[in-house]
Amino acid sequence: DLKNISIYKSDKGEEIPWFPRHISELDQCSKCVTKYEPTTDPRHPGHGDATYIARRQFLNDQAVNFRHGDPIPYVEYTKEEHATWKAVYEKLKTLHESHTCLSYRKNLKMLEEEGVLTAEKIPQIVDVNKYLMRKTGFMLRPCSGLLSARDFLASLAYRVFQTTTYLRHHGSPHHSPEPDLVHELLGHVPMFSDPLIAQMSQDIGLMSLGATDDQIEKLATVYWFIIEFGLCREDGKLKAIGAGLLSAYGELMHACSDVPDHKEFDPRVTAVQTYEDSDYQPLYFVAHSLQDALIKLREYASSMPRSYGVIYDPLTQSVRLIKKV
Ligand code: HBI
Ligand code: FE
Repeated sequence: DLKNISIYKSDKGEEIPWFPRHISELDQCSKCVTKYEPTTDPRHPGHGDATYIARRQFLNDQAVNFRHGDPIPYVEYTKEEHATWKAVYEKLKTLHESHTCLSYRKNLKMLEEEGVLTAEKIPQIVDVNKYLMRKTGFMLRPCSGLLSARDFLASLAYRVFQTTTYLRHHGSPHHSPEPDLVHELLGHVPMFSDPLIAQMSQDIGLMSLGATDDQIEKLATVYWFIIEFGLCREDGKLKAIGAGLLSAYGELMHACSDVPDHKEFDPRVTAVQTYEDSDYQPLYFVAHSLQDALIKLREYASSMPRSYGVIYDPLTQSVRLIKKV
């Protein structure tokens, strides 16, 4: 029973942390880290709001019980939630032309034209999945909060994006200390529709399978600086590619201004850069293009020491190991 095996041993006797070999085993990869909880952390905008806390708990319980293959639960969002969504959507929209990369604008336009993403209502994950499946095969599955980096990255190996289903607090519509629906759907989804970002995310995920804690930390840091807070340059201007920026009005303006430092994206440097998770970043990495970022990321990933290689088979949605002699 795979559930009870926490460690694999390689031929040389090294211990390899357990990792999922089939997409269904992502059911075992939903451990949350407690950080910025509204129940305990006064910095959370929902702190002390019993109604908000109960709502978040209800949605998180639903997500925790989800198993691979289950139909995605339909969520009846409230009038107030739709209104918060609309307020954030419309405010972010004012920065789209000037502050976001071409791929984001193109993909968001297609999502809007198909009625998947609109300011009017919070979309259902089922509808988002139908769209993503056609574009890159990425699939959202509900999760109940901020996951451990190891579990979160393992799901990316299978082109699965673990997604929170609760919304930020209405009292703080333009900032959230944790991932929420706006971040996942308005930040990540248009970018996961891009084949280059989909590949980058999966590559980071595949490298994370069975990785050491130190390697996970490096991969999570690269993910952070490119998929969450990455910038690129288009026509000489800084444009956001990262979902953390694409879903945060204030930081999006800050990132593209000349206030913070900007360094060229180089995964070897990026992987060991410390970062800020409770305030705006003082430093951002800038890629020449999405293609260039993907090439550099693949070079970096193939340089990470590992005693085995992994093969992902999309037809069976499983991973096989190949051993180096
Ligand atoms: N968990 N639910 C969720 N959503 C994320 O975007 C997320 C996460 N856990 C970790 C994480 N992102 C990254 O910042 C890296 O640690 C991999
Ligand atoms: Fe994110």
